Amino acid sequence: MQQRTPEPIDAAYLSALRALGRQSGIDHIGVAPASVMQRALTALQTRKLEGLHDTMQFTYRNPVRSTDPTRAVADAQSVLVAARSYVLEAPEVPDGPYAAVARYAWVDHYEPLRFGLQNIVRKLRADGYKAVAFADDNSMVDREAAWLGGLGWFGKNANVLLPGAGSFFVLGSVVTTAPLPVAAEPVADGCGSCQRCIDGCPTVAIVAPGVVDAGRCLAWLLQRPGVFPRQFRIALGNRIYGCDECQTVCPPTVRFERRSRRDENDHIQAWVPLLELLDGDDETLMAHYGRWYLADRNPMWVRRNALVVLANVVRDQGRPADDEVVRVLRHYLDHAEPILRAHAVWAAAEIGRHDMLPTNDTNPLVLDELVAVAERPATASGTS
Ligand code: B12
Ligand code: SF4
Ligand code: SF4
Repeated sequence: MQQRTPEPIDAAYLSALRALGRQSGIDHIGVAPASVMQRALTALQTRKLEGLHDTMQFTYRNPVRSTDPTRAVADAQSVLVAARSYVLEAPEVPDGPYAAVARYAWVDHYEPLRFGLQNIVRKLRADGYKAVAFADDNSMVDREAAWLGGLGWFGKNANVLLPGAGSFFVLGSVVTTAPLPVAAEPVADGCGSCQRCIDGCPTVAIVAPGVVDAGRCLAWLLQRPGVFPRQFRIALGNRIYGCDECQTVCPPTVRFERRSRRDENDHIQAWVPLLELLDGDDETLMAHYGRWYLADRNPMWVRRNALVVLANVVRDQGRPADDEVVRVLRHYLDHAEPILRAHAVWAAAEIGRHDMLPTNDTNPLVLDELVAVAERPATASGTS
């Protein structure tokens, strides 16, 4: 690409970028220096050593790269950081066996965020600067950049909270050779003595202020391939993708939610019909849920999660005798995939239907589940 003599940078130039961002769906913009994000680098390395990343890759795959903006743009001068609100009006809770989707995934907010960032990239390039956009990309730690760029403070729930607006925002950035005016200092802590998120996490996954143990975090466990850890299945409740608990208990986020609400409410996917999902073939599942992060692009993990959630929802709604639920569970107790049979065993037992459990399944995963069921004490759901 031919570089022309760059436009000079002043406060008005940043204001023009902010206005462009607003026109293209970006609510807040800040600027961080393009230097190595040392604190994030140390955090990634130590948490990896301590095993807090569980089996996650993402920014942990190459911590040096994901904390150094100059890896993306050799002579980068600044990082424009951006936040887009994902607050939408909540649809009514449907009746029946439905699962909940976390708010950030009700619609695809990354696509419009990337669109806005690309508009800024185009403007910077047209003015003679190099620029590359990132949003939820393994090569950039979005939260640390947002914090350094003065967008918000790090909450004890590890999310970045924008003053007067809370944490229901997706984040992205543009690394550029433009020497944009960097934020004078980070936003002051707004948590104070509060620790509702730490106390409210259903799996005690926030092990220190701002530190999440991924191996206990429901948002990661729903994405991780393999057996869903037995000790967290009841805590999963009705969540099928993501977890909002540490944000819905957060006073500043809840208080300011209305203020940042978007009015684009089309095609919201906040609730998932579980029986329909469990009846769907691969193609249908990918059409409905393919924009979620699915390990190996394999819809089996959505079915696994749905079986656990179905048991939780059916148990809580007190409807274990429902013919449709029984039909679906029978189908999965006989499924070709042992991992799905194993989760169906747990689900059937959890709703008190021990009469449905297989007696001739010899797969080790299924046998392990049957042993666990036999050892489990009776629950309030009427298991006996
Ligand atoms: C891996 C990942 C996850 C993992 C692990 C999360 C985690 N906390 O590490 C899982 C799958 C669990 C996850 C879940 C969620 N995620 Co996520 N995730 C990411 C991803 C890809 C990388 C995050 C990362 O690098 N973590 C590494 C660790 C080292 O970073 P950290 O936890 O932020 O650690 C910092 C703090 O500890 C801070 N710090 C240091 N000392 C101290 C001291 C104190 C007192 C405090 C408070 C903080 C603090 O510095 C550290 C380094 O920056 C980013 C996208 C990206 N490319 O950056 C999205 C991202 C962080 N996720 C996001 C979202 C929306 C979520 C969920 C809300 C989704 C949901 N509803 O389920 C949950 C929230 C869970 C939580 N409480 O963090 C948003 C966050 C937006 C925001 N406003 O903060 C991001 C930025 C995606 C995006 N581009 O918008 N996520
Ligand atoms: S997302 Fe859910 S499980 Fe993860 S830390 Fe927050 S409340 Fe805990
Ligand atoms: S719940 Fe309280 S401690 Fe946790 S992030 Fe929100 S304000 Fe901070």
